[in-house]
Amino acid sequence: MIPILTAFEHSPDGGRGLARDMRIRWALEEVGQPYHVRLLSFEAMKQPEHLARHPFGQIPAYEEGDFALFESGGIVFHIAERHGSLLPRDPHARRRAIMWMFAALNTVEPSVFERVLARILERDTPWHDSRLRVLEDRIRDRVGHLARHLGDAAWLDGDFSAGDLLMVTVLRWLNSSNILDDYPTIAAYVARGEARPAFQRAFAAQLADFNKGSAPAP
Ligand code: GTB
Repeated sequence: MIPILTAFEHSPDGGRGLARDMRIRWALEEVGQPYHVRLLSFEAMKQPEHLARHPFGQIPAYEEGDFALFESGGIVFHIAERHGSLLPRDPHARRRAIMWMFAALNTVEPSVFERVLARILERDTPWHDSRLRVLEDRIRDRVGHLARHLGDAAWLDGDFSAGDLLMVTVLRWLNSSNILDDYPTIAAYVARGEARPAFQRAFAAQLADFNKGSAPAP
């Protein structure tokens, strides 16, 4: 069965592969699973048909026949479990990879995403600069600890895993800042993720969908 991924028709990221459907595309490409994409407008995302798939009216959503999931971390975990290749077989290594998935989404993503939101939604407010400073201090603290953990290793814990996949997608939200200039091993870690052929295929696919969604209606 070919799964269906629901993504933005007009992604606010301008085709830079920053919206969270990119995590699912990348995971599917890593495991070699073809997929279909349903592109939805913001309006359609809030309609009952999509709310039945995603209770918060967001993307990504994922379907395999009548089996449906939302939450990017949960979807990546499902793909990794189903196909095996994004999680180690060794039970302890497997749990550590799952732990890194949570670390990416629970420990690193919140401040990084708050910064994304502040840049978009609070740019013209009087508190923008001071808020950005607070958020960037928090991000630097997290990234500094991550750099200490990573050391000279290629990936967070042995081979590339779903934990790395999620962590790289979170850290890519910093590409438009200069924060990673101070953490060259983390910048190299992100670049290593982006250089993977599966990432490249996922990126090209989302860009093609972005261009399709941005094309004027015939
Ligand atoms: N916890 C959920 C998950 O991981 O799946 C969060 C889902 C979520 O926030 N989805 C966003 C959404 O649907 C799209 S990714 N928003 C519409 C809404 O809530 O109504 C958000 C996103 C877009 C662009 C960037 N960027 O440019 O950096 C980053 C993240």
